This record gives sequence, C-alpha cells and structure tokens, in this order.
Amino acid sequence: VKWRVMALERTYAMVKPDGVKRGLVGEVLRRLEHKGFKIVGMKLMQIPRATAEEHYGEHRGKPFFEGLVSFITSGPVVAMVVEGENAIAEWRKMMGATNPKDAAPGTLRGDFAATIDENIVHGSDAPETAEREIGIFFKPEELL
Ligand code: FUP
Repeated sequence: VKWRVMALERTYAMVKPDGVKRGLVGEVLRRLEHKGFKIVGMKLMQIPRATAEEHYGEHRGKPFFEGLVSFITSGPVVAMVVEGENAIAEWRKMMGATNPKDAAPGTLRGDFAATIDENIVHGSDAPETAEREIGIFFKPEELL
C-alpha cells in the first residue's frame, strides 16, 4: 500500500485587476468554495507599487517586470488566503498554466484568459512562497 501524506496548507490566492474588471471575482470564489477550500482571509485592495515590487521580487530585472508591476497596480485586486488539503498545488491546478495558451479547458486561465500578461489569477507556487506572500498582504489578525 502506498500512502500519501496529505498536508493542510494555506496559499496566497489573488484575483488580478483584469479578473476584477471582467467581473470574475464571483466565478473564482464559486470554484474555490465548491472545491471545499476555506477562505481564511480576503480583501479588495489596490496594491502599492513597493508591495508589488516586493511580491514579484524574483522577476526584478526581467524584461516583463515593469509591465507586470504596472499591471498588478493598475486597479483593485482581491487578495485571499485559502486553506485546505494540498491547497498550494490544488489552487495552481485550478488556475491552469501561467500562459493561458497552454492552460487546459476547465482551468480558470484555460476558460477565461487569453494572454500571459493578463492571466486573471495568482497563486503561490511553494510552501515558502505561500508563507512569504501571505505575510506581504495580510497581518496575522486578518486571518480568521
Ligand atoms: P505564475 O506563478 O503562474 O503567476 O507565473 P510566474 O511567477 O512565472 O509569472 C508571474 C507573472 O508574470 C505571470 F502571472 C504573468 C507575468 N509574466 C509575463 O507577463 N511574461 C512572462 O514572460 C512571464 C510571466
């Protein structure tokens, strides 16, 4: 018998400005709730430039960095902390590939996004990233 240890995780999930503008907040929440994930933190916010640069720090110096920071600060986002079994990988699956051209139908990006620079949603890619990103956007007392 092969056992897989399930992990109760928290991940940082975000509806990006294009997702908010296009009225996809409800769709994203519906999918997360139907999947059984728990929303433990949520707020509508316009990300300050410095926060965006910190969040996307790993991409600093890349050709798309400026555009990425401009885009993510261009309008309100819905910032969330989502909790559940294997939440980090599961939310990445629900989002689909970073480039919507490669994202499978049934995923958020596969169903709703067309280009890599406006791909609707964000999700942490590893436990360390999740912890870092949750800390950037939420105070401990904001998580319920
Ligand atoms: P992801 O973790 O799926 O959000 O993907 P990355 O961390 O690799 O990229 C972060 C964001 O940078 C993507 F959501 C979109 C943007 N990006 C570009 O605009 N162009 C690129 O070539 C790569 C990423």
